[in-house]
Amino acid sequence: MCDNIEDFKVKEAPSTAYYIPNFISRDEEKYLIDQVNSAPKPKWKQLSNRRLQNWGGQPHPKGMIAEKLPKWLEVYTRKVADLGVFGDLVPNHVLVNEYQSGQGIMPHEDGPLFHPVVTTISLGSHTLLDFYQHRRDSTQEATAHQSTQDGDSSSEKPVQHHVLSLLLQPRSLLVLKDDMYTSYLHGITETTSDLITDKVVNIDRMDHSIGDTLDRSCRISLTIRYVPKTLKMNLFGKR
Ligand SMILES: O=C(O)CCC(=O)C(=O)O
Repeated sequence: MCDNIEDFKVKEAPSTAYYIPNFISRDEEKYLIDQVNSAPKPKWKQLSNRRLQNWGGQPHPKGMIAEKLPKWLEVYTRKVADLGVFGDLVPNHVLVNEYQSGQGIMPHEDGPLFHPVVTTISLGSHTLLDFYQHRRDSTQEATAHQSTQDGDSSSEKPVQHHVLSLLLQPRSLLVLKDDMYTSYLHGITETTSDLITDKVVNIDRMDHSIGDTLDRSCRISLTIRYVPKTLKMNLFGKR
């Protein structure tokens, strides 16, 4: 369905964002939601504004003890890898976020534990992903979040300058790299509906126009990344 990723480049965004609508089918979307929902209860981590599942291991500055991804996720890490956006790498880490309507994630950067490409499959509902310019004073520099493994950025001060937003529809894939990965913070406002404004720069091929309001429902996102630094455990549990 995606012969040339360049056809999906968001031209109105800084370098580089690709937005691929209908990257997966409705059946695949349902299958993935069912898989997420049938994960064992302890797999969920409840945060104040969303809950999440971590697959592939816990990223750590000393190295992630890599765990094999389940088949249902591996299929999609390979499907994303086939686009070539990770070069020869195959993503080895997936963060599943679940947002009820009204929930979101504070502006944050994904940081140095990951290869600087992030890909996201959206399931169940649209959302608006907002991008903010880095505006750090010295205190913010000191507390800037060094990419916690679950992307929880509660220690980071809110950043004020909203530059643009991307509308992420269910079943779409978003790819962010280059400046869009390194020079901007991204976040999702805690709201139950989204107004499409001229800051939403990827609506040209969609059925929406400026002034539309979209009500959110429960959204699940699969954030698919590559963690370069991994550690292998031996049979005795030693690194
Ligand atoms: O749910 C999303 O699309 C964003 C998730 C995110 O920013 C993260 O996991 O770091």
